[in-house]
Amino acid sequence: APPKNYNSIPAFHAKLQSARRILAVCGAGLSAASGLPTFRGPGGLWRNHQATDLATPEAFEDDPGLVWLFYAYRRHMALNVKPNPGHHALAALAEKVPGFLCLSQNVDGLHPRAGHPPEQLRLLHGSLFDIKCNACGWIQKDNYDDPFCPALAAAAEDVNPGETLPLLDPSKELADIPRQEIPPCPQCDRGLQRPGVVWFGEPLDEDMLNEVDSWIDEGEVDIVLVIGTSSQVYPAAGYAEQARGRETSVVTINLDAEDEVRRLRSNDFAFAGDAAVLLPKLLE
Ligand code: BJW
Ligand code: ZN
Repeated sequence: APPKNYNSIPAFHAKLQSARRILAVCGAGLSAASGLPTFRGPGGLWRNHQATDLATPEAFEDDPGLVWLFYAYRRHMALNVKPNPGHHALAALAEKVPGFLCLSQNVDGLHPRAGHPPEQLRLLHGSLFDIKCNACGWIQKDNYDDPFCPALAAAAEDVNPGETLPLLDPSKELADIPRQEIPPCPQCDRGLQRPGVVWFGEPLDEDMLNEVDSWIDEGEVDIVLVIGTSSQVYPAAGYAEQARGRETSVVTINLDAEDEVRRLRSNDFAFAGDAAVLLPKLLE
């Protein structure tokens, strides 16, 4: 049977009152209410390409122009939406609880734009607004150019209401973007500029992972919030169990949270719904 009160907001508030160390693990569902599509839901298909197939070093080797169109479009979308009340509630929790650390898989820039203090935020999968070289260690932070380069202008075009964005409509031909039109690395003579995100099979930043491990080991984590993620991608998906101590409450906040109910342990909670609606109520 599920734990008693597993979806009671007052019972969660009682736990939150005395919590000193809180970890959050966020995913694309947190930004859904801002208008950004998730990976594995509807909207995870981009011009007949599965978003997760484009998020690989092999896809970039094969057709950097196509992968860049996808990311230039994502940058444009992210720049044209706003952080939602869920991002703001997490930023406010960080201001209130010094022992709160937020791990986000999201690359959309919405946590920083909500004012989340950087010391209490780790972007596990990088950022759409970092640019790096695919061959050497060159990296540029805070590049908001939209379009990223002239060849990608189509990815920054807006449409009239009712029309489909050409980039989203597979029946509309997209020009091939030749490799030579992707900006080369300014530091080495071999590489191309690429988005500063972490693709499948690529290592996450080692220093960041070490910091997260030490933070978890510093003491019992009272609450782990698992927000808007399908928890299919590692290492992110492993942190809830890694941080679980004797009294820890793992709290799932997800549209599909009811599916978790039979897996809950005695102190756990699960709240089904939109993270942008639930987080302000849970964290108030
Ligand atoms: C809502 C909602 C609303 C909707 N409100 N909720 C252990 C076991 C098996 C495999 C591995 C393992 N360890 C590593 C691996 C391999 C691999 C992996 O995990 N594979 C699995 C798929 C099996 N991991 C890696 O390759 C990682 N690297 C690595 O481990 O390196 C090791 C290494 C060491 C040394 C040398 C070499 C390697 C890297 C993973 C990188 C993932 N990258 C991406 C792309 C980032 C860039 C980009 O954005 O394009 O990250 S893939 C994609 O998935 C993206 C996301 O951050 C990530 C997670 O997705 P997320 O956020 O969970 O989204 P969805 O769509 O899946 O879920 C949304 C959820 O929200 C759903 O549940 C909805 O219900 C919910 N929702 N609306 C609340 N309004
Ligand atoms: Zn380089």
